[in-house]
Amino acid sequence: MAEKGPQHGEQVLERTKDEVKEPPLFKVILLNDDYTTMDFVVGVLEEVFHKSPAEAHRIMMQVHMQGKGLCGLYPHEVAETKVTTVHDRARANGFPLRASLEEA
Ligand code: TYC
Repeated sequence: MAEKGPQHGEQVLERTKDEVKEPPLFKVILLNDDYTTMDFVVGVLEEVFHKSPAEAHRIMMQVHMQGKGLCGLYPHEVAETKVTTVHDRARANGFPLRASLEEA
């Protein structure tokens, strides 16, 4: 049977865009330090954040020169996992590299 549409006098409940929106996004920020090698940072940006070699190099240099740089925007849980992955990889390789979350 065909569904009848809203009849006269019935309330039409429309979802506003907000109710079906994607989750809020968080920035993953990479921080500079004096000990992590440039090659390691480029590798992290390629492998953890899926950046091209050129983009990974650009972000690494921005962090190196300006102290921090944006790696990407992700839902909270994904962003937290990226930060943990960066820290785990860094520690496993003896580097102090740090990443952090910022509300977008
Ligand atoms: N400053 C580091 C060096 O001179 C390189 C570096 C870049 C470290 C980016 C961390 O997030 C970073 N070896």
